Amino acid sequence: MTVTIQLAHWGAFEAESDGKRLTAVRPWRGDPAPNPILGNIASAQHHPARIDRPHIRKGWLDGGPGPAERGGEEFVPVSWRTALDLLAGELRRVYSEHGPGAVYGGSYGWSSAGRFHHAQSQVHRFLNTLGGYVRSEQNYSFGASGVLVPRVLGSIGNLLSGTSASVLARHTELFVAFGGLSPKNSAVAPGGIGRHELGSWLSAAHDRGCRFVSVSPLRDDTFGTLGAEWLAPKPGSDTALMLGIAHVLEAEDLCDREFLARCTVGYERFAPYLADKTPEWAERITGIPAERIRSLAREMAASRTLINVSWSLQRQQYGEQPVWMGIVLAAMLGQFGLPGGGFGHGYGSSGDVGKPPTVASAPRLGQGQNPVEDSIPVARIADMLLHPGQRYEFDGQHREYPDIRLVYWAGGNPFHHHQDLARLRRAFARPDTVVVHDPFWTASARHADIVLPTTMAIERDDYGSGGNDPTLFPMPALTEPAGQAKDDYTVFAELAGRLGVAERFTEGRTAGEWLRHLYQDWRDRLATLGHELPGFDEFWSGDPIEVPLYEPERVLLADFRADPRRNPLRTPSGRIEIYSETIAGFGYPDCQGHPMWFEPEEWHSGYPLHLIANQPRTRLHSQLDVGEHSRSAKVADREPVRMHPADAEARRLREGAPVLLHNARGRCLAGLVLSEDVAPGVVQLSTGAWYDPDPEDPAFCGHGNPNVLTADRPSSTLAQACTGQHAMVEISCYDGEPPPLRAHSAPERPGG
Ligand SMILES: Nc1nc2c(c(=O)[nH]1)N[C@H]1C(S)=C(S)[C@@H](COP(=O)(O)OP(=O)(O)OC[C@H]3O[C@@H](n4cnc5c(=O)[nH]c(N)nc54)[C@H](O)[C@@H]3O)O[C@H]1N2
Ligand SMILES: Nc1nc2c(c(=O)[nH]1)N[C@H]1C(S)=C(S)[C@@H](COP(=O)(O)OP(=O)(O)OC[C@H]3O[C@@H](n4cnc5c(=O)[nH]c(N)nc54)[C@H](O)[C@@H]3O)O[C@H]1N2
Ligand SMILES: [Mo]
Repeated sequence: MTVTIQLAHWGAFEAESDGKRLTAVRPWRGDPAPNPILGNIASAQHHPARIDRPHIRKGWLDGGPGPAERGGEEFVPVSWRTALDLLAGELRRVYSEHGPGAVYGGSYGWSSAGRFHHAQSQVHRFLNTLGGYVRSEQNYSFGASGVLVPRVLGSIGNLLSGTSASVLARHTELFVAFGGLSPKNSAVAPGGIGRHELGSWLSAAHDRGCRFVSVSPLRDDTFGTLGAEWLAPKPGSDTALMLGIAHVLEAEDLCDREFLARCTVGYERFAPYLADKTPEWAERITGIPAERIRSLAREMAASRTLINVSWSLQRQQYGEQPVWMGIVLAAMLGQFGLPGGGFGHGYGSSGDVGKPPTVASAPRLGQGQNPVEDSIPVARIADMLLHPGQRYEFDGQHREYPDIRLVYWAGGNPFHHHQDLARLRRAFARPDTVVVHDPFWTASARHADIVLPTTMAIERDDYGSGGNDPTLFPMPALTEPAGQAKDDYTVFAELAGRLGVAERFTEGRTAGEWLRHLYQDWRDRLATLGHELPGFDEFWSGDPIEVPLYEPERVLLADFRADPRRNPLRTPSGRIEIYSETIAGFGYPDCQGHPMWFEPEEWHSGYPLHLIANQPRTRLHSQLDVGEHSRSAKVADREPVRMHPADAEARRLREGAPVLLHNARGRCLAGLVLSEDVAPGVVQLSTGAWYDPDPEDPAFCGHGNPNVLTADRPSSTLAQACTGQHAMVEISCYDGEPPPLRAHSAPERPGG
């Protein structure tokens, strides 16, 4: 029996193990507010949905590579030797016949915590040793901001670490949270989170007298301890609400003209646009009373105010606008660079926002050089596969989609993360070969040809730390691998051996040797900066170590505010761009020279209810949906959908029963939960229930994956980002016998 500490994206834990399985999991004792998602790990490890050995789709095994209807066929279990021989042969064929520009290795996804075995780094390094691959750019999380913010505020990295939460705790008087301040989301951070502290910093602000206004369709999106006022505008209308506030600031001369003149450009070109954006205009669009808009504007001008925009607001069509408009509002208030004031992006979206930066992020494996220049904005995956050669615009560039023959995915689940899954299924029928590495039979594994079983993080040695997180955790394996699972590194090393590039991929090191090498390298680098950290052996056998902070309390843009000439932003003007000549110059209809109100196309789809497809409370994305904690929230074996009791009554829907969500793109079942925390006219079905398509109808999911309902529609021509947060739907009773849940078991094998 051993007790060891491990790290997951949702927090650190201590586990006991008998060598094969975890016998007890407890939160790490250093964490003041652990995340209950920890309850998914042990129960998922040996679940039947685990992939026990390599598999090959029967049609591919019999007929070889080529376009095919993927997603319904049997898989044949094969030995590792057979799988890797066939895969090496196919990689050789595609690289020699079509070149690296025919391989899509974007492979978006979170995989597991643990820096060395980070699947993205592994697959990219491997494909680079073969000659490269078509990349993906930006992310699903904040793809619209990722393109917009550098153009109007400079570096997005600075914005995302933001003003330290401890500074907000002492200085903020009014915290206006567009998109709420979600306890569930801030309890997760990419790469992991040692101590969950945001809630306590915000509570400290509240106890000091800071007022919170939560602008969200869901009341319980904000920490209950903050006593927040709840405003629920029509989803997707935040830009109109902000314009109404801005109108009041301008009309009542509550703007900081000195700040606007000194630190921004283009206000004079934007201000005329505000003339008719009265609070009454905003009320007609948002449903928020004009009087409240007016009084809120006055309160914002009279207080040290932080405007926070959650990432969800930009995961929508025209998602650039609320972010840009939030920045403009904060500029009009003139509080950028003041402690506790200004603008924040994602407090409450991810646990790393508001953490002071450390001197260095955790050691990482180099990915090598990718000679292929082609890339796509990450959420254009289906467009790329469906329309090779088609032209498109992105961030001022004229581009063309490449012709992809082989798709290689390790550490992500596109049949979780992408929109309009029936369309994605058509796209996945196009390539010659699809390869997926995953520990589980996810929907993406089921749409692959070659499926290779990967270890979970608890089954291999690693170390880990989240971005900005000051704690670096040794992560020694807790158990042996389940079934025949191998870690991604070993698989790629074995493939590299078959392809004659072993030395280039491994540099002669085993995984264990890499851990030691990368750690020591990192430690030496920190020593030159004057920070002494323990040697590898001491680190490996001891408690997590603290990484020194670069700036323990940070105020976003304080230097810029103090002297914008000497500390310019990385924008063309060096200042905050209320009007961007660059963006205006692209001539896009859907993102112009300054923030504007655009009505979402989806509002005209003819369906009455606003679906909020937000992040799940009981898991990370689709990860470990088979685990106990995730399953404990299911209703009638389906993902829970929440709606207001009045909306349910009008439709004669019964709590606890399976209901059918539908629109013109698709249909799914979900289990009904009634709640007054959901605004009328809104329904909430989180992402992450494993896609369980009807064998005859890929647009029907029997389990509750909202991505059969969402549109594969870009945020705008500028950023081409994911808009999965919203869709318009109707909900009806489901009278039939619900189909059995198939997604949580292994697919069929020949002979049963
Ligand atoms: N409708 C809608 N859709 C959305 C969103 C939304 O708001 N609404 N949000 C989007 C956002 S922000 C994101 S970030 C995406 C998330 O999308 P993804 O990041 O693709 O989702 P995950 O479920 O985290 O997928 C990670 C996969 O990696 C596997 N994995 C774990 N460890 C390893 C490993 O060591 N090796 C390998 N090979 N695999 C491993 C897991 O089993 C899992 O299948 O979803 C997006 N989709
Ligand atoms: N537990 C858990 N935490 C997570 C994740 C997870 O899967 N599980 N995923 C992580 C990832 S990858 C990311 S990118 C972040 C995402 O962080 P966010 O994008 O902030 O998270 P979401 O849960 O999608 O949305 C947050 C809330 O925004 C509100 N909202 C939605 N639409 C609107 C709107 O039009 N107007 C207003 N005012 N509010 C709106 C909804 O009430 C929703 O619950 O979360 C991270 N944290
Ligand atoms: Mo994300």
